[in-house]
This record gives sequence, C-alpha cells and structure tokens, in this order.
Amino acid sequence: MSEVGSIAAGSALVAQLKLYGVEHVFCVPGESYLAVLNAFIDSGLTVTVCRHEGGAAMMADAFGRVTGRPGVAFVTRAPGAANAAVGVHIAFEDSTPLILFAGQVRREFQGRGAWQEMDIAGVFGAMSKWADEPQDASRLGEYVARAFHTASAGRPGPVVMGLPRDLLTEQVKPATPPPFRPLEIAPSARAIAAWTERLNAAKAPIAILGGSGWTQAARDRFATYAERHDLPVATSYRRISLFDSLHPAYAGDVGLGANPQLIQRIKAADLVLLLGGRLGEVASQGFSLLPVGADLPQLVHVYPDPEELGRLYSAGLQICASPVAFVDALDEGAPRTLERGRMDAAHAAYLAWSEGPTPQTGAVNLSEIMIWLRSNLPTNAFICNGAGGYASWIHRFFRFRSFASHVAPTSATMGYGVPAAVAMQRLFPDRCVVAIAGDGDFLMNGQEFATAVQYDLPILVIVLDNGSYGSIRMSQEQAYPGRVSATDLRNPDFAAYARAFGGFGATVETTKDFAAAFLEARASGRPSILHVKYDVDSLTPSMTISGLRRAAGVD
Ligand SMILES: Cc1ncc(C[n+]2csc(CCOP(=O)(O)OP(=O)(O)O)c2C)c(N)n1
Repeated sequence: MSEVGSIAAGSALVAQLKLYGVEHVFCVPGESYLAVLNAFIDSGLTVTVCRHEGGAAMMADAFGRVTGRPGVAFVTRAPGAANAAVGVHIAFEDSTPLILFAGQVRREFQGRGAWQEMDIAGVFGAMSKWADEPQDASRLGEYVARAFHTASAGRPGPVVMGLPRDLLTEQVKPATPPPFRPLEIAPSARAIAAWTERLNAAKAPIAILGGSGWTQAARDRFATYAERHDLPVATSYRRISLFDSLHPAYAGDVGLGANPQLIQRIKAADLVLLLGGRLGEVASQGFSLLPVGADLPQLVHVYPDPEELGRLYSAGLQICASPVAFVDALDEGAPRTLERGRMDAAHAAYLAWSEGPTPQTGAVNLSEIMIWLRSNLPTNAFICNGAGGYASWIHRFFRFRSFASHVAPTSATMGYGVPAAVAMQRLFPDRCVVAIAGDGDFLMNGQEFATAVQYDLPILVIVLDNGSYGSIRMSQEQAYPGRVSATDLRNPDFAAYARAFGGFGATVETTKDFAAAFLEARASGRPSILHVKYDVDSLTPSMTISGLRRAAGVD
C-alpha cells in the first residue's frame, strides 16, 4: 500500500532527471527497472528504445559529447550492463559526461549470485569515474545528484549506477532533490597574465585544442583571439570540429595520418598551448610530439583536472581550468607583433594538404567522395563515424565547419557511427546527419538502423565496403607482408539490408554514381544506406597494399 502523498522511487528518479534538464534517454528495456519504464509514460522525456545496449550507451555518449550535459542510458542488469560496457569505455577514454543506469537484483538476493546479478562497482569501477548502487530508497536523490556532479565536474566521464529492482518500487516521500549546478573551473588572473606574457614573447606559437566541455561561444571567441594574435590553431585527434576548418587560423588536426608539416610546426614551436586536451597516444604521434618525462618549458597546458596536469607532460606553465573558463578569461590585449605571418602559412599548408583528390586504385575514389560531401553537405551537417582505415579519408579531406559536427570516438571504437547518427537526428531533427562506416564497422551496430526506421529519422549511412577489416589488414601487411589472416570479409547486400528494415538502399560502384545515389537517398526522406564498394588496395590516402608488398619484395 502506498502512503498518501508518496511515490515509487523509480518515479522520483525520473522526476529528478527532468528537474536536471534531461530531455532524452536511450534504453533497452528489462524487467529489473519496470518502475522506471512505467514512470517514463507521461514524463515528457523523449525515450529512444534501442536494439542493443552498446548502441544505447553510444547514443548517450554522442548526446553528452555534443551537448556537454550528461547523456543518460538505461539498461537491464548483468546482460544489459555488460553489453553497454563499450559505451562506458568510450565515455571514459573520451571524457564524455554519461550516466548509465543499470537494473540490479533485489537487495534481499544480493551477493547470492542471483539471476543476472552483477557486481556493478567491481565491474565498472576501473572504467568509470564512479560506480555504485544505492541501498536506501530515501537516499536515491542524493546518489543521482552526485552522479550528475561526478560525470560533469573536472575531467568529465561516465558514472554507472545500479538500481535494485525492489528499491525502485519502494514508496518514498517526494522530496526536493539537491540542485545540479555544473562546475566551471576558472584560471587565476596570475595564470592568464603568465600565458599572455608568453604569447607576446613567442615567435612561433601554436595552439592545440582538444578534450571535451567546449561550447560554441568559447570556440568562436578563441577563433577571434587566435586571428588577432596570429596564432595557428590545430585540433587534436577526432576533435577536428572544435574549430572551423576554413578559419584563417586553422592548421589541421593531429592524429592518424597527420600532415607531416603540421607535426614539424608543433615540434619547432617556441610556445605550444594545449587547451582542453590530454594529448594522448594517437594525437601525440606515439608520445613523440612532446617528449614525456622531459622538461617542456614551451608547453602551456590548460586542463580542468589537476591530476592530469603534470601526469605525462611537464609543462612550463600548468593552468587548471576548463577550456570555456580559460577562453572567457583571456585578455584581448594588443595584438602580438613578433614575427607575424605564421598563421597564414599554417592555414595554407592545411588547405594544400586537404585539397585532394588523390589517386586511388579501382572505380571508386574516396577522396573524390569526401570532396563531393564537403562541397554539397550543409555546413552544419553531422558526420558520425566509428573506427577503420576508411576514417583517414574523412580526416584528410572533409572540412568541418560547425561546432561539434564530427561525432566520433577518440577511443577508435568500431560500431559508433550509426548509433551516434540516430542520437544526433533525434536531438536535431532538422539537421542533415550522415554516418560513415566501414563494412566491418557497420555490422557492429548496424542494427540501430532499425531504431532510425522506428522513429522516422532520415539518417544517411554510407557503408564503405572493401571486403576487409582493412585497418588491421594494413597493419598485417606492414608486419607480415603478404600474409592475410582473419581480415577478409564476405559481406551482405547492404542496400537490400536497408530496404528489409524499411529504409532506402542503393549500391554505388563508381565515383560518378555517388552524387545521384546520395541525392536520391536524401529525396526519399527515409533512413538510407548507400553501399559503396571499393577496392581494398588503397588502405589510406597514402598507403596501398600493392605498395607495401612491393616495398617488402612480396607479390
Ligand atoms: C570494437 C572494436 N573492435 C575491434 C577494433 C580493432 N579494429 C580497428 S579498425 C578495425 C577494422 C575496421 O574495418 P572496417 O570497418 O571494414 O574498415 P576499414 O578499416 O576496412 O576501412 C578493427 C577490427 C576496434 N577498434 N574496435
């Protein structure tokens, strides 16, 4: 019997989410959290029911990545939580605010190895900022408040919260939960003065933007600042859309297949501003860009977590601040006067590097397709992708104009593009959303195409089919030339797959057919898949299997 005026804890949880501004949740249902599913009805939340918890967690990650607010996913106990783990890992490595709520067995059965029981804290403890489960329904609000704070404060990341089934049905007095106030970590006036002094004295400065927690306003403000001070701006691996690729200060991205001239420019710089990012293994070109363990007087590292500062890089100036607060505090000052002209040179080098096209074996040229996309997509279109050699064509030739328009994991996790596209189209119904996937990549979460069909989301998925786990094939050909093991793929007809799901599908076998197929897909107004078949030889814009084999003297 419920007491007068009391509600189920599951309803109190949903009310708290609403209070914290949550509008979207992504889920796969389970009997372990029926009370929450029940509370979704009439809550006003936009609920996206997914086909796999990995997809749901990736959608929540994409949401958190683009909005800067915690993405929220609900899954059932052990099987659902285990499936969702990949999304938690992405959020952890990529610093995305995310809260995964996972159903849990009844409290009275806990510790017995009950059906689908999982030690949430044990399993997720090492890949999240916090993993726990409340035991007392009256403290649920406190736990949820802490989850929001922890996921978004300092270096953002995932929180995993187990929800015992019986706790969710317990009646609680509706209380006013503690408020959620996102924390901005601001730099001191002394830190800003020290930065300004270094910038004014620098002859060859460069900035590298990275990390999460940026806003459109901070990006715009920093762009103006960079131009004023003749400061070239690079972006970190898969953070390309933190800057407008056609802004006169843009110098390109550091990541896989980075422009060697840009790498040289960073190595030769007398001032490097690493703003918001950690410069991990890929962006640092295998920790070679700035030597780990060495004194780096030229480096100014701005990061919102004091434990990250100094962990890898001994920067001459360390500033604990979120990128937004740092940019807000920047002193306009007089324009830097020493040796100007480097910004234009860096941007010209970027434009030349990304201009294309490059030659490619076979009837489909991916550089030409990327160039067509960059010339024909609306500038605010989203490009969502996962991992594979195909992504190097995006990085090299697509030019990202709008803030956060590239939605792709720095953890290089396959299967991300389709769920991310679903989340973006759900969030921004009027924007053009394109997922680009490899053939291996696509089938890791291609089932979420059904979610796009279910909600009439006209995402357009470009499946780049080279009949191979090409990226691994590339590594194989480098390490063991001519010896192909477990990387060949025999693929289905992806256009027929799209039609079977109720979407639009077309096959593209030559470059010149791409534009017409793309336009037909868009005109259909339906979720679409373009199955693009291309030759496996060109693994990246600068590497072919035939070239690698020739160099190794293998046929
Ligand atoms: C979830 C996951 N599993 C495995 C890998 C290792 N991996 C990276 S790229 C790749 C192959 C990708 O193949 P495909 O999607 O066909 O793209 P291609 O490299 O051929 O362009 C694999 C297996 C990964 N990054 N993520």
